[in-house]
Amino acid sequence: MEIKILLSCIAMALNTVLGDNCKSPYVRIGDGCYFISNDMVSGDEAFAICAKRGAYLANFETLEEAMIMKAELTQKKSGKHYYVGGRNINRYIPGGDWRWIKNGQMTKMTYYAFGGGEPNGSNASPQDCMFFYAAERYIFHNVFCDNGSYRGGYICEKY
Ligand SMILES: [Ca+2]
Repeated sequence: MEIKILLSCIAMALNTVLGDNCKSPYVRIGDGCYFISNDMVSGDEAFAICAKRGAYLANFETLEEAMIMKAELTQKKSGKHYYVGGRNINRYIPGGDWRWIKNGQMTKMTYYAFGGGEPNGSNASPQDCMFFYAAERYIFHNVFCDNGSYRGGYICEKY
């Protein structure tokens, strides 16, 4: 954790020296650098698209980050659900074991902003991906990653 804090301090210092490298189509929203796509894809596709671009599905490690993004999406009024970088890594635990996935690192979720009855996946009915869910004013819903019926927009993030 200390190394992560150190690295983010170095990243911030570099930004100060070199200028903000958050360039179009990415936009700075709060402290994050995000690309919000309205293309409709599955959770696994969204994960791969961000990774191939050298980014990752948005990590909201703090509730502040989620609320800042909620305000942004509410203003955009797209009505779409967006895939973000929360992922269940253990279907055998009731409710799952949820992590924020970023460049191969996993950060345990420290707050749960899931909607009522969520997360409701199981080993028999795995819902390991996470929507930032418009229909309930942007809370978290777990959904199937690749069964074809849960397509949504997605939010990539990068440093
Ligand atoms: Ca669900």
